[in-house]
Amino acid sequence: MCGIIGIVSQSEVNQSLYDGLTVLQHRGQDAAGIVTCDGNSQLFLRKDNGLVKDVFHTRHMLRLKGNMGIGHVRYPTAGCSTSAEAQPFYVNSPFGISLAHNGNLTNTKVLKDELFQSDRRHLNTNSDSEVLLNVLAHELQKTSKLTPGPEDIFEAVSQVHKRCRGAYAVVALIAGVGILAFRDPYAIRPVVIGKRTTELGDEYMVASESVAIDSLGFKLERDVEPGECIFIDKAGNFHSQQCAENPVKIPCIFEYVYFARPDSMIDGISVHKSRMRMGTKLAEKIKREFADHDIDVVIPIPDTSRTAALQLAYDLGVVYREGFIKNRYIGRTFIMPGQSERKKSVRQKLNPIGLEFEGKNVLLVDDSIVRGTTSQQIVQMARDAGARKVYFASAAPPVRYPNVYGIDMPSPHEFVAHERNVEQIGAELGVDWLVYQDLEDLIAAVNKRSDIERFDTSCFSGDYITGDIDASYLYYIDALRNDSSKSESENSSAFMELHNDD
Ligand code: PIN
Repeated sequence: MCGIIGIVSQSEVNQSLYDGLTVLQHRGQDAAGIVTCDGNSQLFLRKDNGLVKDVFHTRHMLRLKGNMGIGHVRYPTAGCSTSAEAQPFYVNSPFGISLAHNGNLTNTKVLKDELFQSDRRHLNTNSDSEVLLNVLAHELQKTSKLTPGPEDIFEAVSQVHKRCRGAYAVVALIAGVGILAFRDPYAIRPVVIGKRTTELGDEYMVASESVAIDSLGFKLERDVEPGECIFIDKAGNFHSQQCAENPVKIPCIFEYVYFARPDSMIDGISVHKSRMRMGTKLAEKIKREFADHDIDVVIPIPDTSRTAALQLAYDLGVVYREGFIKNRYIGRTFIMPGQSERKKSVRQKLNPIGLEFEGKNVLLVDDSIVRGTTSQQIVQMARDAGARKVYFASAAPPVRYPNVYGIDMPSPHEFVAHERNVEQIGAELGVDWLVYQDLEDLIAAVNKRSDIERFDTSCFSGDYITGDIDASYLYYIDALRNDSSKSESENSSAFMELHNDD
């Protein structure tokens, strides 16, 4: 998952972009980048691997001049891990375009061939965002104008929709022209629009989540619609047009389960409320299936599960207690000579409060169970802290299928639910019993007050909405995700753009 942001302002925009990216940091901690454009149509870029606070120093901020800009935080998706693959990307022709993307294209191979064979474009990384940028650039090149207008941009984006498959939430900056943003025709990944009026004129912002809009003092206007392209010119005028032939909103349900911040609104749905309803649905299931349960206390596994756990406890009529304390200041792991990299153990991140466990039957709640390795260690911690019985509830159904729309997940055979039923998973985690949210309950929890008819639930159901995912694609994406191919891609992209000031 990644976070994107774009602002057209009436004054210098660098600090706002930086602040917005820090608010979107939960969407990706791997790399960060900003591109700005000044009044002379000059572009300035700073991007690198690392957290927002570590990538941007005062000297970088001073160079990021201008009233409009875009930014990105990256979570590693299929095959991307080097700093050359940090975003935004840039092409000089036509006009000077920079682009940042959240999602994953599912026809990258075909597009790469087309770009090389017919469009005569060179790609220098393994990132599908570079592919997207070059498709957009090629389509924009078809206009004969020296400065593209909204109609040229909308035409180019219509062609992008025809050529690209998969999930893409995009923000792009055209030097001296403005900023555009669009979502794929299913609107799998989120983008919202915010507006602020100053004495100097209107200012617009687009971002992955409304929390960025709130915290910068913009007012949330609405979501970008599936297939719609919005364009804000450099003067701050807003333009929009539907650019897809059959748009239908099918957003990713995992945003509500885990990725998004609870204080965000996505596609008109409060993430916080949806998580509360997940708790209610889980409580109903526990009442049905374990009518005479002996749970003494409900304990969330911080952080995401808290909202669901609190509501679950309330609906069950059981005490809710914080039993695990998370270290907020986890430091780096230094690799000493002769040592290989060691992963920090869960024990270094979470510490139990013994008296909340001693002699009690505890229900641990998490947002989801993926590999199950963390859950296993946490269950053991609860037992070591003296719990009599340990039960476990997951606010999401079992994760059984790979995500091809931009969520970085391990190979399916690494999922604890792979070829196991619920009882077997429970045994693997070492719990007395385990309860998962049913998929229809998850959908109902998210969808209570909206008119969205379908969600992308592929990692739970194996139902891929774009209709182009077959066994060979799943095999391909699996190969990209294994570690050896990640290090190969690192070696092959040593190139770094000249405009990136170190
Ligand atoms: C963690 C959110 N959440 C916790 C992510 C663990 C799966 N894991 C998915 C559970 S936080 S495991 O709240 O954002 O800190 O199943 O792979 O062990």
